[in-house]
Amino acid sequence: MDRYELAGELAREAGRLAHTAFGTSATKSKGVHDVVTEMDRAVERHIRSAIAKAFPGDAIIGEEEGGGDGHRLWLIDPIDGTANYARGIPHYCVSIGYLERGVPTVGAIFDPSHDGLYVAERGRGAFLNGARMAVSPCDDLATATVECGWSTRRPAADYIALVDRVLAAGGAIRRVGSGALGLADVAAGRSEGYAELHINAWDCAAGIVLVREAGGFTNDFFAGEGVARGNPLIATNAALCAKLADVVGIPIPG
Ligand code: LIP
Repeated sequence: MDRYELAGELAREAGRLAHTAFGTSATKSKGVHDVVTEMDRAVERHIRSAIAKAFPGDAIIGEEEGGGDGHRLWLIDPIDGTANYARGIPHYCVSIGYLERGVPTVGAIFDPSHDGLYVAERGRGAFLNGARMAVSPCDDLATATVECGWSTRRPAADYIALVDRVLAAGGAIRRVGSGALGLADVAAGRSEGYAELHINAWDCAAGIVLVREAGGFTNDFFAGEGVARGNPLIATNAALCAKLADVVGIPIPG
């Protein structure tokens, strides 16, 4: 099994494991509006041991147990949208990304609440349950929907200013609590953009591959200390690329 096949199979398997304790897993606080459940830890252990067995030399960084960088690097978020998961809100997923020498190469996201498996590999396209995905063709911000991710990692005033700029440009906004599913929505053409002032690498690695393979664009998220410390993130389609990057204030190369 290659890394693309493993990522897809493992995301589905891990997602089904997570769903067994949906809304009931014991929860602890990691900080302000930041929680972890027992199932986050169990699912991460499950994914780590499967990857280590299949590709023993690969490096792994996970949200709960951390890890070190490497030429072949897996970035895993056992439950993305943990706040939703803990509250019984059916909007969370398992996200497994893989970087080859710093280049986002494989992405797999499984949404257990909707039995949705999103997979992509660099140069091979992006798929939802086997059907090819494409970003929205919308070229007018006045009819666009942009998800604006929020966390306490950046000041509330900065978030309000971001939302204000998108609204002032005519866009509709949403915030649903999972960066990975927000990127999957862009890749599937269900929304026109995703922006967050700071997000971690494990939240978005898989989604970045999905968006790019569905014909969309993102910023150079993994530049600098993206892997270790996270970065701002923007993802959108070709038509809105320059406009939305300008409105959001996160440049997209090219
Ligand atoms: C979540 C991200 C989301 C962000 C949340 C949180 P988690 O990840 O997916 O984009 O806005 O604050 O970081 O903690 O549920 O894995």
